[in-house]
Amino acid sequence: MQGRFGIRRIGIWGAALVVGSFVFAGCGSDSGGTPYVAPTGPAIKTLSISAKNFSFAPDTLTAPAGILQIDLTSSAGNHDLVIEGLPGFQLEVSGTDTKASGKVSLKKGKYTFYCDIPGHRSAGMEGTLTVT
Ligand SMILES: [Cu+2]
Repeated sequence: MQGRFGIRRIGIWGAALVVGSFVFAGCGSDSGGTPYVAPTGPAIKTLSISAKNFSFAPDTLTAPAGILQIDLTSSAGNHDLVIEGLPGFQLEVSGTDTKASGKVSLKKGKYTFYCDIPGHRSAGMEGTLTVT
């Protein structure tokens, strides 16, 4: 991580940009433009996903279209789970709070889910949910 800021002049501005984008992203998912509204009603299927450093298990899932519950557990480390195309949805697990659940309503399609903690996705925390 430290090696990235080897050139000082760029490093300061780079760090400011990185911090800025995190703040911006935080606003977007927590309070800003697209607050996530969970579907009401019973889930037709529960998907259990386990997170660790640095993978999800399973990382390939299938489910029928409709309301799905996702149970995320952590066996090591702090992680979250977000789904591409589902702004605002996020499940977070940490060392002290190792289970998180949430409901989503998904149409047919192929969805990519990942951990959006910096560095985790590129380290392997990504998976695919196929809704049929
Ligand atoms: Cu992670």
